[in-house]
Amino acid sequence: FSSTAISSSKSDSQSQGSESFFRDTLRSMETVYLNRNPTAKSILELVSSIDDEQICYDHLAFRTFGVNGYGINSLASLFLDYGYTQKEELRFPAKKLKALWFSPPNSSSQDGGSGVNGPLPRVFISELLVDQLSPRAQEIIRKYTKKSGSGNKYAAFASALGSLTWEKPLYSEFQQLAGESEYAAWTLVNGYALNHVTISTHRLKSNLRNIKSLNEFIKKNGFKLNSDGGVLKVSPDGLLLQSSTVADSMPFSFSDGVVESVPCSYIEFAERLVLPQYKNLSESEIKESHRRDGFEVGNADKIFESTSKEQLTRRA
Ligand code: OOG
Ligand code: NI
Repeated sequence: FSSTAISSSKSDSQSQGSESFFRDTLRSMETVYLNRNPTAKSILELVSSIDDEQICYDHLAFRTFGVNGYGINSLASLFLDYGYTQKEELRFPAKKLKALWFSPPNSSSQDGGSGVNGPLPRVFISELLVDQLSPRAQEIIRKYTKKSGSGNKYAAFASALGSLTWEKPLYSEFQQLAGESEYAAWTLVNGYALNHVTISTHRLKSNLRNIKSLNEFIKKNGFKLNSDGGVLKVSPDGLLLQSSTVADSMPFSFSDGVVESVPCSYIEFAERLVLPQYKNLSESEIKESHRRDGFEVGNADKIFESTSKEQLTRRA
């Protein structure tokens, strides 16, 4: 399970020990997420109630400030240490973002388990290209990352606790950032908190395994889906289909005493279709590795909007 050659000679119990710590860490991140985001919690309960209590996560996603050691690497180190492999980079020039995704170790697919007890998910970590923002926005972000001291070294810890590693900002600073980059404002008040989990729809058993049916089911139950560029996001090859809810909001106590609602997290759905070269495999032979892997800039660009004011204030 570990990535280093030397540890492959460790006993099974030792590598399982490290895997159980890793899964416990993911479970704490998930608990923080479920406690803050009633929509995500309800949807996971609803889907698991009709689908035999079995949900696989396609991926987990996090946001970071790409400055002073607070970027992607501050969180990626946990995943790399527990056997993940770095994959492609994605660029979003208009949003001033870049992202990397990481594939899970294949030694540990727990087919029977659900959620963080199931097959380990991919990980998607993005960072804001802070150097490209206005001087005023940079000043705010640099102020809080500096105040954080060595907080970047404890990114995963902060995520699992649901704590910010920096002081709470002023409401005016949040608003200033929101005017320039909604991603920046989100990250200032949510820090390293899990941005979303994604349900792997093709691994469901009921008719919800078809993402279009799942989208209809979610809407019928009164939840709002991100409609930016259309509800269903489809990759150019037609094989990666994604959709997401609009983020929940929570009251946030700013350091100047102002209490205002801020966007928190959302839940995503992904259906990965079988690659053309495996078209002839029977249903029972098809494994996750036979399906479209990775992410897609065009889809992701629209999924980022799940926390935007435009989507949050849109009439259902
Ligand atoms: C990430 C948006 C992109 C995906 O699966 O492509 C994404 C974010 O909102 O931070 O989740
Ligand atoms: Ni995602």
